[in-house]
Amino acid sequence: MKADIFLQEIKKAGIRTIAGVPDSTLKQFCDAVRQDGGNEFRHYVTANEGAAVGLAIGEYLASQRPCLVYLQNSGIGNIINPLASLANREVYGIPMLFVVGWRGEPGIKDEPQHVYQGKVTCELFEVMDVAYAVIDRTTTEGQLREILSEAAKAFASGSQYAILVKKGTFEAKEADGWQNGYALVREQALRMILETVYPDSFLVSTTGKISRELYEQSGLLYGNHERLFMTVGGMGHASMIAYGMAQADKTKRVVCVDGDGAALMHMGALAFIGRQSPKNLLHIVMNNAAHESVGSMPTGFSGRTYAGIAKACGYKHAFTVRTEAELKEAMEEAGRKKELALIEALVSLSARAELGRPEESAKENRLAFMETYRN
Ligand SMILES: Cc1ncc(C[n+]2csc(CCOP(=O)(O)OP(=O)(O)O)c2C)c(N)n1
Repeated sequence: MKADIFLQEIKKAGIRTIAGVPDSTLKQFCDAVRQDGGNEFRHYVTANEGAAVGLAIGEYLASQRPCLVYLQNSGIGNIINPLASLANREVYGIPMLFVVGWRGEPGIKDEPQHVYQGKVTCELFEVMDVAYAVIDRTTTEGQLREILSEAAKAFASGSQYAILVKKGTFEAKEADGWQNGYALVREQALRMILETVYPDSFLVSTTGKISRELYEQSGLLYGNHERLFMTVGGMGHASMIAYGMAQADKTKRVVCVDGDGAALMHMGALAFIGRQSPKNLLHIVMNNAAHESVGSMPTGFSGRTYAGIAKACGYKHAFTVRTEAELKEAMEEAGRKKELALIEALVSLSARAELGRPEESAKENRLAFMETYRN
């Protein structure tokens, strides 16, 4: 199905506001919404999926129009709270349409973080009292219209409706090649970070390609990955995992390598960590102003920087760097100071198409990491 056709049908169904967090399964849909540029739809990339539900509730209160909330199924956890305790028809009964990228669909090979989530996706909507339909590349315009008329019935009774989108549903389309204007190549910056800290620190890396690049580079540089814990799911929680480790053993240095989208998703972690101020934690944010791993949609904080936020939250030192030389200097200074620091690297939107994926299972990597940590 063409994403533009999908949008036309959504518009006919009365939707004018679209909010969510991007997903690779929905890439063409997300690109089409972004390219609309506010013409037909108001569009917001929210900090997390729960925030999009909040926005949808507000939109409905003000305009009586249901909103479209899009997400990867990994984000279902984030919508459950406002959905169950606010939007549900036993509470306020606020209609909205979910468009959900279905990763880890049973029977289709996918990454470990998607397997269980994919298996329980339908059940989660059932238990949340949200009726749903599944679409794939064979779904016709007519079928979509029928689905949307089912959704309209759900809306009329104060319920929500979900469209689960299988991989390959939307026709591929040439992307417009949006760039953020930053020059530092993320993979090179990550290599330098590894060269500086890998031998004597433990790294906790964020969801998406940052982890895959660190995995690959640590293999090339050191022949192992045993000092790297990859937060393959649980987007936005890498810094709290790193904090959990840092507070458990203050003699070991922990380096969190975060993404800007992930840091934004649960930004409260910055406030908490800043307040605690662990001396043995270094927080690095690779800021490319976008959700690069899932199609490069700009984040809801695109173009803004994290260093000032970190300082305001109580981080002792915060640096924004744009070049390898500046990164090197900031890494060395953070190493010398031995206090909580955040380094924000402004990096370009670049990732190699042939980037590898972890060869071991998630559990094997966790066990190797813990073994190295203990010794
Ligand atoms: C809760 C949740 N929502 C959405 C996703 C899908 N997802 C995986 S990586 C990613 C983008 C991460 O962006 P950022 O942290 O800026 O890192 P980048 O991809 O730009 O390196 C998204 C949205 C997810 N894994 N979990």
